[in-house]
Amino acid sequence: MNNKVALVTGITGQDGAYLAQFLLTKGYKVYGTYRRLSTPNFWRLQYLNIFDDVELLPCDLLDSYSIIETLRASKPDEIYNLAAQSFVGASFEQPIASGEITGLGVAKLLEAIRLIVPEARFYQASTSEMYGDNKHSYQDEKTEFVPSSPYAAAKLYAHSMVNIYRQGYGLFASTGILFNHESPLRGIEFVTRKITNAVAKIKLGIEDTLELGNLDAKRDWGFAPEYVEAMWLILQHDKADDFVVATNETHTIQEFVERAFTRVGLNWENHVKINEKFKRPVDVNYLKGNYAKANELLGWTPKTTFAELADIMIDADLERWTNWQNGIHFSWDAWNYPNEKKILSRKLKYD
Ligand code: NAP
Ligand code: G4F
Repeated sequence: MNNKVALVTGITGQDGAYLAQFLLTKGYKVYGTYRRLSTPNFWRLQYLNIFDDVELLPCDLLDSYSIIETLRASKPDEIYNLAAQSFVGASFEQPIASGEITGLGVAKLLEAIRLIVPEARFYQASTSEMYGDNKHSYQDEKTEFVPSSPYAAAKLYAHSMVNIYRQGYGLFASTGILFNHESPLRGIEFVTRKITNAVAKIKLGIEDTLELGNLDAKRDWGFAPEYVEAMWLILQHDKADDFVVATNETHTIQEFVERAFTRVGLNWENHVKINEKFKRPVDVNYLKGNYAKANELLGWTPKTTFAELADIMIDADLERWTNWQNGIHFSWDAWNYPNEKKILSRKLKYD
């Protein structure tokens, strides 16, 4: 134990689970927030075998009083705000809820910190989506933000509030402007995991086709466990600041598709179809970060390559579906998720 207490909001998500695991190895006492759902959602903590090692607190960013209770109960030295409605696609379907959770929720949290634990260090999960459909060859801490989705607009509001509370009230409030990061714990709606889950099912004869939207968009994809370490480094730095965390590389969605199908010995063109419903009203077509500042001031550098990342994810999904076919039951998201084709988008409903 290092006697430090960390509070992780959104511990049930991809980053929350990996960050909790990382902080436990550093000797922290780890509190994590979860929200009440009709079906409990702790599979990632179980997958990493840390469910029994973290303390859970019920908290919804929509509910100020639950935030206050959470801060009072945990008395954290470090707070990592990872909770958000984090899916860009859903933010077009539910722009108001996305704004209230992902944007205004952060203002509620900052106010509660200012009043209850002003000495705590605060990390906000900012995002490369804030750059929007920009025209720059790469993006760094000085690049302007032009958000292209309700999600990105909410995140930019939250990002601005962190800067205001840092300057205005002297809070140690930092942000990580993280570019896309993926893993076998990635939510199943996000394109990488949607692809690796489908490719595994296709390889095993459970499904035949994969429907996708815009294959030409480019993303800077890294490996999530490395990115949560950057979050921690940001809070260990001697002053609160904003840091880009990225790989300095970019690849199209089609390249990821090709890599995943190749890994299992299949030709993607025999299985992938384009469905307009997976295209967004506005998309971000090009993201490529520059992590020079994080490298210089924090000593952080990404390690896993694009190809290694795709392989890690496809191998994990292949193993899960193989186990499932063999009747081995374990905690995991994909088996009870309907094929996404079943979900009508607003566009299809009203066209
Ligand atoms: P994720 O898997 O979607 O996890 C989001 C977490 O937020 C989940 O624990 C979720 O709980 C929780 N949450 C949702 N609504 C909430 C509410 N109203 N009150 C309290 N908690 C709520 O996201 P992630 O990929 O781990 O990302 C972590 C954070 O980094 C997010 O803020 C995301 O926007 C940001 N980010 C992610 C990336 C990326 O590439 N992954 C890049 C940049 C920034 P449930 O499990 O109950 O849904
Ligand atoms: O995987 P995505 O849904 O991730 P997106 O929109 O880049 O957002 C993720 O990264 C952000 C950081 O930049 C985070 F802040 C955010 O929370 C989230 O983690 O989509 C990636 C790209 C998009 O251009 C999308 O249009 O893939 C394209 N795409 C093509 N077909 C698809 C699909 N995306 C999804 N989800 N599903 C498709 O069928």
